[in-house]
Amino acid sequence: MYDFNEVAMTDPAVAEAISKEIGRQNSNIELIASENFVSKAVMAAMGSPLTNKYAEGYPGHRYYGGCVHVDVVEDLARERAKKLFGCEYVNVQPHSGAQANMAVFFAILNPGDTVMGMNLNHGGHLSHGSKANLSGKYFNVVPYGVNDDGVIDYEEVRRIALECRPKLIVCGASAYPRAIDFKKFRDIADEAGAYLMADIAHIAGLVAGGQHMSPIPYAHVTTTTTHKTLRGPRGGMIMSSNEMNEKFKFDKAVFPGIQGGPLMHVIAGKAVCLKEALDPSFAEYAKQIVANASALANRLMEHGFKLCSGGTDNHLMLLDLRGTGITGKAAEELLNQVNITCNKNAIVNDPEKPSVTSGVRLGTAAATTRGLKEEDMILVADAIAMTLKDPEGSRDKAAAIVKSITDKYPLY
Ligand code: DSN
Repeated sequence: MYDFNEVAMTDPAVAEAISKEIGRQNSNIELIASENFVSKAVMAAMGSPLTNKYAEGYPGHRYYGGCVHVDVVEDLARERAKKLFGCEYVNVQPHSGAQANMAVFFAILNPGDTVMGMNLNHGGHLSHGSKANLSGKYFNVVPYGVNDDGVIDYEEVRRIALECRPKLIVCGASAYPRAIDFKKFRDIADEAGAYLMADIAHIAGLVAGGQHMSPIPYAHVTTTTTHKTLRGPRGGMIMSSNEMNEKFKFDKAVFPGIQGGPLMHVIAGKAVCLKEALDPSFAEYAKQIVANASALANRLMEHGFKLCSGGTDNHLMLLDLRGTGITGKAAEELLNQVNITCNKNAIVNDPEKPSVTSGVRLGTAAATTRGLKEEDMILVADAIAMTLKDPEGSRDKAAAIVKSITDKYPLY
């Protein structure tokens, strides 16, 4: 019913771009830490006629007729998320992680309230209080970061919290390669009289698969995206206890607070992804993501590269390129030339501007979905190392390594 050829018949220009993008995904090794490859079932759910349905409100309480079937879908998504993460309340409507975070901010805080969030330059996220984001414009944000070893110094977080007495402490990151201790954050929040929000957008799949501590017993509220390590459609979720939800009414904060109609086709994709994540095979997948990241990190360090914090506990790592004569921007471009996709990323005390940077972020969620194992990650590290050390001399050799791997693990 939703054949790709339909696009080609109606709109050849868009079809051509999609076709080329499929080709790019097939021929590249994807190392962007926030990306993944969804199953065909998730993709089909997103491409279904559920996109046609308006369903403002929540199951059983909609502002439109004809919601009987989308109610089933949203209920399935909610129940599966509760089961997977062990939480009492979930909202599956946020269009993205940033929207989920915004809804929580508006539910718990008043404009001007003090919030602590991880510094964007230390691995935090825009929506955790960056001056460029609404979160940083409407609230009094006091940032915390990592120490000289590149790890969160919980004593320093505590010191800042006791000094500024925030109403909300946000933990969770976009570019932090180490495990986050949610219990320590909760202890600090309790001591400072703050609420704790955990944003597990990056590590949700690792939490679901038992490879990272869960925030659910500790955080007052948890937000996530569904499309990174969780391997679902692009979107967000909010999770909490019933008690917290009764107090702060997260449903109302999402709709009508910051969003209108939910994307029912995406919620269907979330339901399918959550079913997949409940399957025991997902825990194996999460374990392999971490094993692959560790193999990639170790081999890069054997090649003499410096990693922020000296390694990784999760799915990602940050290459510190200072002193190599190559910027993050140049590294991203060079790696792209040999069909390795990654993104430049600022590192702590980065001497370069954000559009250039001195770092590169690498993650293994997508490559692991594709089927790569530790021995493949070692070859990927070799290809990265030769490309960054001798771009001209080793381009063909690095591209050949990449091709051997993409041929070994066909994608689409
Ligand atoms: N842009 C996402 C990432 O790459 O981590 C976060 O929103």
